[in-house]
Amino acid sequence: MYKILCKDGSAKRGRLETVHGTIETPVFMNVATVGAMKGAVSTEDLQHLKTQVVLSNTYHLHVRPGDEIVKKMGGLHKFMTWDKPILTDSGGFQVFSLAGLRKIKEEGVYFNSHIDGRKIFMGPEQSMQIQSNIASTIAMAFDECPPHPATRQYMQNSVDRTTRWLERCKKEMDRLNSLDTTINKSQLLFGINQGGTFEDIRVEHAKRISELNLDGYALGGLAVGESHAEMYDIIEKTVPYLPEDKPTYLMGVGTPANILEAVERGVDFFDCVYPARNGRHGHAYTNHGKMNLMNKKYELDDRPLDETCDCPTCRKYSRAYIRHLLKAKEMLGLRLMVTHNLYFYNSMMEEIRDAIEKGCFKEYKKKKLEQLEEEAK
Ligand code: PRF
Ligand code: ZN
Repeated sequence: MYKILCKDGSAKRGRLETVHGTIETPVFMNVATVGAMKGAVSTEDLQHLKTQVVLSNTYHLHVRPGDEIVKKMGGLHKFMTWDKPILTDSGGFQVFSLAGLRKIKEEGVYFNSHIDGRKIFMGPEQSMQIQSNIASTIAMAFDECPPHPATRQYMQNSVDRTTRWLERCKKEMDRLNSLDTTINKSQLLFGINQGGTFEDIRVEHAKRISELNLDGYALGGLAVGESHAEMYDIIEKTVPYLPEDKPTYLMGVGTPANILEAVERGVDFFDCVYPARNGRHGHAYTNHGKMNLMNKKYELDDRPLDETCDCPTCRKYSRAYIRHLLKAKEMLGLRLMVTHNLYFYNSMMEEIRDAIEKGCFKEYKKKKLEQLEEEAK
């Protein structure tokens, strides 16, 4: 199912075949938390943005509209009209970052909905059932993303529980995939490695979950407050203990520079809200540095956001016009910005794949990092 096409150092150029089509890796997944992209970007738009995979959330879709409704509507692919791969995050992370008062027990997590405050319980079985109802291509295991910093004792207990939860996830997923009523009986399961910045806990956990023969492995619990240097170090120390013949996913990361560093250390999958969030705040990524469109110097600038970009925004619209839209708080301004930023990220991944194939990833990375640090004019 997953094949490494070639390697350049530790960087992998791979391909994951799924029931919803092929994913060329390294890949950046475009975040559609509630089954919609932020910035009023439609699935029709995504067809023109080199998007391969969208990422949605178990927790959000369970709270609203409810995964039973998504199932009755034929699954999330049909519901949102997107026929390419969808990855769903398990809810673990969102419960910890969004929900109100919560209690972690061996059986799962009790928490209050961030929408209406009602009491909800989610454990490994519930998370798998919800993801099966949503019928995503790839389901994530239900984990705890421990806070940073955490004590060694807290981390060890949490990671041990996450391992037991993973075993329960796998069992439940196997059961669900064998039911006649299941929409996607080929749903894949990725396990999640945790352990914060404790290298030995990370490595031990990586070894343990590698034995479960899952479809892919994620690094969770990173980009939660540790330094970039610590994050890169943990990736470098842990990835060698995850199966090389399975895809590796760095959850919730990150800046273009973070992605380049992680690809160099063997990571294949990424997701992050930055391109959408920064776009909505008037920040555009370009091949000549990051640009703040609110700046007065763009008031009469008739150039596209990035003169080297051929995204739908840059083909038609000027900086001055987009600046005006953002100032006037027009939805179209957000849409044009998010469109460009997603295209920038997805194009960078395409460049990364090309560079690995040509055996010049190191040179590409150096050049790209220089471009990213330029002062936008
Ligand atoms: N676990 C899950 N989702 C996540 C994370 C995690 O640790 C992170 C951490 N960066 C982002 N999304 N399930
Ligand atoms: Zn553009």
